[in-house]
Amino acid sequence: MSMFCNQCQEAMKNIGCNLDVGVCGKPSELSNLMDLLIFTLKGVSEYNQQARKAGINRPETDRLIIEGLFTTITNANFDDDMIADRIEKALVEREVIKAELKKEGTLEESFKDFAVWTGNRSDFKAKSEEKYVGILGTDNEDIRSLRSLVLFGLKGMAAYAEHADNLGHRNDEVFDFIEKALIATEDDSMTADDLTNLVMETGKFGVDVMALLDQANTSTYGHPEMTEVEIGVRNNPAILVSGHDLKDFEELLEQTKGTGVDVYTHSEMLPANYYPAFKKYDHFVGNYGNAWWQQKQEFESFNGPVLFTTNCIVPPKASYKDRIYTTGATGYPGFKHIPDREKGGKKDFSEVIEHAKRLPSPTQIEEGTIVGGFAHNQVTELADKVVDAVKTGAIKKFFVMAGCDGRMKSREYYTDFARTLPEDTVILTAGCAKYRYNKLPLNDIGGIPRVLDAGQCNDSYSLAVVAMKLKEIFELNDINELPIEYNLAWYEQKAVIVLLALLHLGVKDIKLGPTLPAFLSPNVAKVLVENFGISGINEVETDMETMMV
Ligand code: SF4
Ligand code: SF3
Repeated sequence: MSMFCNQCQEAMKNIGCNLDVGVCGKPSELSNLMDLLIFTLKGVSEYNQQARKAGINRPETDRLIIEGLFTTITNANFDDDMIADRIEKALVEREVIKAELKKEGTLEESFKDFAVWTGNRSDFKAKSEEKYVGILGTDNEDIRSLRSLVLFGLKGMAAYAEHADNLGHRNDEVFDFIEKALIATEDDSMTADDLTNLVMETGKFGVDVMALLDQANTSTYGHPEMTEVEIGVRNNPAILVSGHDLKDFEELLEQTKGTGVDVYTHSEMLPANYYPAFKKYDHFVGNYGNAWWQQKQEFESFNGPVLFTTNCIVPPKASYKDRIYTTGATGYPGFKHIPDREKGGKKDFSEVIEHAKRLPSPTQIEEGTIVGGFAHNQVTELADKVVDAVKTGAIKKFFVMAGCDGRMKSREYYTDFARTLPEDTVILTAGCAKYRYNKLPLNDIGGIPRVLDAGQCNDSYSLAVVAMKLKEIFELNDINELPIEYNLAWYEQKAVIVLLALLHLGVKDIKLGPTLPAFLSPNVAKVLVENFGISGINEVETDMETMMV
């Protein structure tokens, strides 16, 4: 077998990608290198834990671990050289920590020294083909499934921790947990019960990291507020920004000021429109296009440069390849990469801006506006209105339909579901899942829009905060007594941490689709069904019947 990867919803046959290229376009060589990178990070974690015990704090190691995990998320990075580079850096880091521990006389050697830096990168490729560093290295399918749940949750957690860190917000306990959990996924003494507990603990830290990112975003850029977002275009050259990183977005807005170049958001960057701090930029026009998987058509018609700050990248068409830029954890062979900021400095986007000036303005593909910005603070401000609407029966139920979008035809379910919902229901959304219904004419209930978009996938945290608040207002004992149903769509590993976070908060009876994760073994799936009532989706009518009771 040339590779094995089952981390996302599009895993081949809902089992796993095991040919030369994954469904997402990830070649086997790259997939194996990513497995080796993860394994190397486990070794780094082992020694960094020893360092912590010895009282040595290494923020650069924390950063290296989260960046490494983030870079292996689905559709984030397709560049072998960048992954090899990260393995190399991780091995160097590992040796630095070991040397320090040796000096202190506290070094305990570990079996995780498997990958050795010989000065020749092709060695990584050879090593990465020894399959035991990948998830199939675990024989027992339940243990493998639980280890995968933890690892994929950690990848999502690392992504959110990195965005928060970029804004100067860190939580050492999160870093410490990521390391411990990485090590635990290689620990053969961990039983299925131990690992199930670790899965739940991962959810707890998922809540913490999303709260941290919420704090980082809102304290830096203000609380998202109800906003009408322009979806048409202007007649100026422009840059399209995709992904989740608000710090990158801010720096680009600053650097494009007064240049005659406009800025638009794409896919998961749409919620940037809701932050007060970004509204002062006249050249920030609005959002262009839809979810990530439509990028081939939309990047073509955008005409100008596109900047990826995070996933999701789709292997590009030759026609626009030369105007795509990546930064941070993202990369793709042939795309130009904007280097990281130096400590205390800024990223330099001048090349992207100069490139935009030479290109035509975007071709209009839609017109009008969409409404969003309903993160917890805005909803709390509307609380009286919302509570009244519930009390009078104007709102009968809320449907949390957060998560990811994807290209599978089966995702039309979510559009149909939204369209079929009775008029006395409200959708609470976050993440790119919203593009399945955020342009439908669903109207409002007494001024409350029927689709309330909180923001990016991490802003699912906001939806949980809203649920907690409502529980308090209605004086309920259990969050599950609220008139809220959960019908989540998932695609990549950030959705895994969102799901685990909701489970930690005690949310029951979540529907998860369009398919249940391939990495859930029958026994692990059974545990999730029995303890949390998780289920897959059915026909819209059937689900509507069970959820509207
Ligand atoms: Fe397949 Fe998804 Fe892995 Fe890509 S990320 S190789 S599509 S399972
Ligand atoms: Fe979307 Fe990639 Fe998951 Fe952040 S942008 S939700 S899929």
